[in-house]
Order: sequence, then C-alpha cells, then structure tokens
Amino acid sequence: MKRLTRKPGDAPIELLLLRPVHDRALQRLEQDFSLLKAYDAPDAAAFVKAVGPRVRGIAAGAHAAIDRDLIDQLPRLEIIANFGAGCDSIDLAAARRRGIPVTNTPDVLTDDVADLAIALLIGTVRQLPAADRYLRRGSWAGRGPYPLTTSCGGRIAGILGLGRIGLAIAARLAPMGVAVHYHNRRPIADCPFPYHASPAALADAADFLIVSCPGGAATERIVGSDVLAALGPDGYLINVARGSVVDEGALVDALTHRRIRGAGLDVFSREPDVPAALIDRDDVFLLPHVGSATTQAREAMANLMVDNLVAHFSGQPLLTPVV
Ligand code: 8YV
Repeated sequence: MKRLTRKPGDAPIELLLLRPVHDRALQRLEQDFSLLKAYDAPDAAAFVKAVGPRVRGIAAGAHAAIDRDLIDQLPRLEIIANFGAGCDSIDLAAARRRGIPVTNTPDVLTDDVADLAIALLIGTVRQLPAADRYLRRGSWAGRGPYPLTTSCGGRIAGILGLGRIGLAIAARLAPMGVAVHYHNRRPIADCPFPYHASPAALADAADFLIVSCPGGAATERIVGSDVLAALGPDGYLINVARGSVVDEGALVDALTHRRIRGAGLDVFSREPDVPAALIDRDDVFLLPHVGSATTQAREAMANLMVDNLVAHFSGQPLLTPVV
C-alpha cells in the first residue's frame, strides 16, 4: 500500500471530506493526512468557510457536489480525488481553470457495472422481478404458469457510450448472441461495431438501448421522447450510467403509452428519490444504484482514490487523472 513520503517537520496536509468515505479510504487517509470532516460539523457550510484556507485536497465521498463556489473558497486546493468513475458532480471546468487536477476511479469497477447491465437487461426482458412477485404472491399455484416473455439472443443492443464500461458490456453480449451497435460523440477508429450518428438513429436500429455514457451537461436528457419513440414498442431501455441522461418524464410517458416495452434502471435523476410513476409499474426493473456496489469494487475504488492523493502529495504522477 502506497504511503505518503514526507520529511520530518513537514506540516500535516489537510484534506476536506464533504461526505463520509469508504472505511478503507478513511483508514488510509487517517494514517497520512489530517482530515477536515464537513459532514461531522453542525453547519457544514460554515465549517467549509472556516477551514477553507487550509484545505489542500478533497477526498470526495460518493457524488459530493463540488461546484465553482466551493472551489473558490479553497485558495490552496491542489487536487480533487473522486470516489467513482463518473465526475458529473464536480465542476471540471472550474477545477481546470485553477489548474487543479481531478482524479477518478475507472477500470476497477468496470466488470461489476457491466455484469449489472447484463443482469438488468435479462431481468427486464425476461421480466424476472415481476415473475418473482408472481410466485411470492401465490399466483403460480393459483393462476398457472407466468406468461411468456422474449428472447435476448438474436437481437440488437445499441450501446450509448462505448467507453470502458460500454466495451465490457459489449464483450458480455457477444456470447449471448446479441449484436452490438453504438453511438459516441465520434466514431471509434477500427471499432468492429456499427456506428450511428445520433442517439435516435441508434435507438431506431436497436431492440435494447443500453446507456453507459458519462453524465453531466453534455449528455443531459439526450434520451428523450424522440429517442424512446425511435426505440419503439418492442424496445427496452437499460440505464447504468446517470439518471440525468434520460428524461424521466418522457420515459414514464413512453411506458404508459406503450411506446417502449420496458426499462431496467440502476440510476435516477434525483437519487435516492424514484418517481412513484415508475415504482408502480410492472414493466420496469428498478435497482438502487448498485452497479459498483460490491465489496471488491468499492475497496479497489477506495484504494485508488487514496493512491491518487498519496501520489500527488508525494510528487509522483497521478494514477488516474480525469482528462
Ligand atoms: C458511484 C458510480 O461512484 O463510479 C460511478 O460513477 O456511479 C458509482 O460507482 C458509487 O455509487 C459511489 O457511491
């Protein structure tokens, strides 16, 4: 485990924690840094104001909002280390303007998130949550077999955001006999999968639209009523990225009017609040943002977040800077 290299007599390096961090991260951070825990203070904003001039780094807990206002209150800030691959809760432009590097935790969660995308896809198309409820309420014995559903094999998945996680999803779809198409802002050179120039064109070609792109302003609600209409009445939407990418109102509307067949969602626009209109439906499979929620992934994420902080304050290259 990497430790901070410091000279005797060096002043402690103070890090701001806006939210509680993973136990493993806390343990390691406590060994090498002095921690300023805003979440323990009775008034977090007043706390940040008071300690702001001392803060040299932020160890960001899950989805902590780090906006320009906050960054402006931290004149000595040198690094923001995010816990998570997605950095949509951090104002990257504001950090960049000040020359403050931001790090994230890619790769170590890729396989678990991709596994979950496949579980959501199969669970949604084969209606596994509804079938489970059917059995538990005694309908199997009372009403007979559960109605037939649909095959996944032989169909086309459109991956919206063919990055690390999208590629891992594509690798899992191949042995299932599901063809992959994709949309990114730009086509990937030498990519074996057919490219579509817009989310709507991708949805039009696909039976399953799988969202695995970053969140943030550039992708806000890019899956709207037009894209859902293009997906069509036999199409399914799967989202393991960010709730902000999908227009939730348009999704409820499309489900209600049978413009798409179903949806599997691990992410929502105002977590942990989930629209009641989705909760009440049988054609959706809903999960509480558990894509990377395994002991292994979270421990690796915690270590990577701390390794980036240790590298920075030891004068070493960052392991996973966000570019
Ligand atoms: C979260 C994620 O970080 O990596 C991401 O972008 O969405 C997740 O892995 C995780 O939910 C932290 O709580």
